[in-house]
Amino acid sequence: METRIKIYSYRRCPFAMRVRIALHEKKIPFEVIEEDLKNFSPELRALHPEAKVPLLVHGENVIYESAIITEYVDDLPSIEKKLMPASPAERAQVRLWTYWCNQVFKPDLDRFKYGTARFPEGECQGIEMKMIQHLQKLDAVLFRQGHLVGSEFSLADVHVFPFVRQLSRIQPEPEFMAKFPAVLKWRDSIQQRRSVLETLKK
Ligand SMILES: N[C@@H](CCC(=O)N[C@@H](CS)C(=O)NCC(=O)O)C(=O)O
Repeated sequence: METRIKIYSYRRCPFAMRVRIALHEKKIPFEVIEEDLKNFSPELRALHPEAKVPLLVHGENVIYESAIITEYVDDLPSIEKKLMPASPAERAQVRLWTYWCNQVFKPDLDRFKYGTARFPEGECQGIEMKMIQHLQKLDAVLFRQGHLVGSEFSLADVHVFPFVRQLSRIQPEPEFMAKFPAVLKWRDSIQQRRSVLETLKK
């Protein structure tokens, strides 16, 4: 009997969204254990050295870090298309987008979103301009090729999309978003994918 995948997740966590999108893209059945961010279950605490979501359990394999989980999922046998491109150059591009999203975009997004309520004033100075520069970078690539790597949907899109979505859901929506039509088009088309509709379903 096939071992069923279990993921410890939190509906609104963008990292956990990456994993659910990848699983839906690959049409791999999975069970979701919905965690409470303020009170993680003892099982999750025992399995994850840093006590975070997402975490995937597949038989004896316990895997954490969203971008490592999505690669694991993509490597599982499936008749669905690979989310990681085949060429070494494009694979590296996917990982560079992931690195940029985790190390640059997400920290700036947090500073833009929460401002001095959570961060020292010095770290928040010029943050709107930084977000605009990040969107310029995304828009230039998306205008040229429609997706972040090559002309096909890939793990780069899976990894970056939940964070761009988070930015555009800040209320009121940042006015500068409207200046980046290629980003909006990309966001809207990803939002219509079956995998994403399933992931965001309440
Ligand atoms: N680098 C991790 C980040 C995961 C992460 O930060 N998850 C948040 C929820 S969105 C979390 O579990 N936070 C709980 C905590 O840090 O105590 C990944 O990519 O999976």
